Amino acid sequence: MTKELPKNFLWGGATADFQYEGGYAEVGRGPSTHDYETNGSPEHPRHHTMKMPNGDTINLKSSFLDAEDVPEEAKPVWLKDQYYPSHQAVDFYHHYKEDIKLMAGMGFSVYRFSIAWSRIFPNGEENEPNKEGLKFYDNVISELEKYHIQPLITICHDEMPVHLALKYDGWSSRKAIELYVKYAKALFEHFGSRCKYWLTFNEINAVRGFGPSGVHKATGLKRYQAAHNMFVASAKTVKLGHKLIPGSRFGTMYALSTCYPATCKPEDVFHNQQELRENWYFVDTMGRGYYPRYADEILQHHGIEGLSEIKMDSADQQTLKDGQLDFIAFSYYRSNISKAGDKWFNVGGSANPYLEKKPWGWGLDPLGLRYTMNMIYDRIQKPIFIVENGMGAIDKPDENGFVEDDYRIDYLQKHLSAVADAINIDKVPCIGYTMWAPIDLVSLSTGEMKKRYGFVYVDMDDLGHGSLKRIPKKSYAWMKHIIETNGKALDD
Ligand code: BGP
Repeated sequence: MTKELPKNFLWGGATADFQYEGGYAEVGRGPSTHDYETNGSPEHPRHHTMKMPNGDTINLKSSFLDAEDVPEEAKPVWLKDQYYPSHQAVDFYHHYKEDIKLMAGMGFSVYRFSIAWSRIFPNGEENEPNKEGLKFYDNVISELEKYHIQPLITICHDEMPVHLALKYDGWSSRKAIELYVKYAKALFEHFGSRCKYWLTFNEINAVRGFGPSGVHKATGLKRYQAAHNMFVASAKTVKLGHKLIPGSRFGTMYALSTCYPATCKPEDVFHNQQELRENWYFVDTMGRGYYPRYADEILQHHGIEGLSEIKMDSADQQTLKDGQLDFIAFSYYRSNISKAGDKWFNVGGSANPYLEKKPWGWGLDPLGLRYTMNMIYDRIQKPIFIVENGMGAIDKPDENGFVEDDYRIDYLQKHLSAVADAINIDKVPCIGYTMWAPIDLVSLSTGEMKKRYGFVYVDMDDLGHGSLKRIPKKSYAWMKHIIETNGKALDD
């Protein structure tokens, strides 16, 4: 079966502001929760740096799925001897013209980026949006339009103005719903006529803790209360977006790198079904517009009585129904396994002995992507959008800065072939594919620079030193050819 994709299939790349954009204090941008997060590595987890009322500084592990609770009385601070990667990131803020030209050079038809909430509402509570902040994204969109690349905007990618985290405990408060909807409305009024595809949140099923959700406590009731408030905020935003932007399409993005049962022992298979529901809880509620029947079981697993313990307004049920998503967006990088008795991995698990291991321990599983695409569509029956997929690797540039990244080409060739099979053979409706991340940027989980994903090398090291020069890698020309042939060349 041919690997050529349907004519209107969107090809592109994805980035997140605090890993890519930099310019953290430009045009009145306010501080965001990730601005206080240090760099790290697999051996030395990232930290949030905080000061206690008695003057003591504390370092709290901020890592993605393993964040430590932040004491209510702690205040985030910048320490002179620490490096905070989000401040400069790889400086898209000053390189956007050059970077978008490079994306256009590959033939991108879509570019997924996130808007920094605190660039539009610096502390989250202002009455009017920051005009200069809007202007920056106007410039970005104008540049995209020049090359006929359409934007796919992530309204909120794992962060919030730090003021809202400190004052309201982030998403655990319903106040965040009101402020988020106000922010989204400002984006719709300003960019609505220029953007059709929107994502309300990034990897909402993995979001927890101070960095991604502004909530001081990372687990238990607070986490699921925050999730409920995000569901309601997303639904209100979808409804509003449909009203303000005719023809607009809304998704939320889920981390759906999958996990298989370790064996065919019924106990392992059942355990796996239960733990995967921890992710489906998020997809089902937002994709179908109501909480699934197994919701109480999930909550009980986290020490919560059930939905009855989550604070809801009487109108919330109707809101969820009215604000269902138009499509399901997801990230897929790898797969893992789990067995009965393991703790629930909502993203992750043990290594699969049948899979080749890639750097950072990720199991290479292209068929798992096809499996996941089918699984989502079978369940929700709404179009899907693959908005993150890619391989982090240590690239070794030659004396001219050129990287021969055959390993990345191999990864993408296999994954894109699996995408084509899901579309052409299994008939899964898929809007497009945005590779993470077309230009090298800072890793979310480790804060490193050496975990590179791009088609384009950026001359910068783990501590932010370097010329920031952009140099296309071997995979750049390869991807250009794949896009030119609309996937047909995947067979070559
Ligand atoms: C997802 C995030 C991205 C991105 C990606 C790769 O979880 O949505 O922001 O960073 O994973 O992960 P990492 O950067 O940790 O390698």
